[in-house]
Amino acid sequence: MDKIVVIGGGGHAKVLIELIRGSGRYDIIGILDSQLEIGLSVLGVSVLGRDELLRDLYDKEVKNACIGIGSINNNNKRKTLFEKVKEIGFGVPQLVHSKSILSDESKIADGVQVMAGAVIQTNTFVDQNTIINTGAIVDHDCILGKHVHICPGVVISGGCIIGDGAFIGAGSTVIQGVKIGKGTLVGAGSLVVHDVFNGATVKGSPAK
Ligand code: JB2
Repeated sequence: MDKIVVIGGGGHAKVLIELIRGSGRYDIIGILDSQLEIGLSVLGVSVLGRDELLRDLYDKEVKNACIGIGSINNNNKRKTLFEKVKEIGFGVPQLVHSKSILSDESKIADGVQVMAGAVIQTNTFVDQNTIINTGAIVDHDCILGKHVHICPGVVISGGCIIGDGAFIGAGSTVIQGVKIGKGTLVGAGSLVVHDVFNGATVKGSPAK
C-alpha cells in the first residue's frame, strides 16, 4: 500500500482516517499537527510532529498527503497547506467514501474529499481540494471551484457554479442555476435563491 501522511489531527482528520482505512488503498504513517502533543494517538494514528517534517517524510518515501483540516468560516488554511504539499511534490489523492454516490459522468480533481452519504450527480465537476462533506448533495451540471467546503447536509441544486474557496454552511440549500462567487460564506441553514458576489457573507432564508 502507498504511504500517506495526514495533516491535522482534529475532527476532520478523524473522519478522513476512517475513510482512508476503509478504502484499503493507503497506509497512514502518521499525523502532523501544529499543536497536538507529539506521540498522541488519534484513532490509533500517532502525531509525528509539525509541518516542518514534510520534506523529510517526502524524502523517506511518503509520497501522498491528505489535508486533514476542515475549515471554520474560510478555507485559506486548506488552500495554503494544499499548495505547500504540492510544491514539495506530494500527491494529494482523491478520497471518496465507499458509501457515497459519484455519477460516472461527473469528474473530481485531485485532493477532493467526498464523505459518507454524499451524492455528486451527472455532468458535475469538482475542482482541487474541495470537500463534499457528510450527506451533502451536489446535483447535475454544477461546477465547483478549488478549496470549496460543502458542509454536511447541504443541497446544491442543478446547474450551480460555486467559486474557489466558498464555504457553504451545514444544511444550506442553493436553488438551481445560482452562481456563488469566490471566497463567499453562506451561513448554516440558509436558502440561497440569488447569485452571491465574490467575498460576500450571506445567511438566512432567503439568504441576504
Ligand atoms: O497549519 C497547520 C494547522 N493549523 C491547525 N498544520 C497542521 N499540521 N495542523 C494544524 N492545525 C491543527 O488542526 C490544530 O492544531 C488542530 O489539532 C487541527 C484542527 O482540528 P479541529 O477539530 O479544531 O478542526 P477540524 O478542521 O479538524 O474540524 C472542523 O472542520 C470540520 C469540517 C470542525 O468544525 C469539524 O466539526 C468539521 N466537521
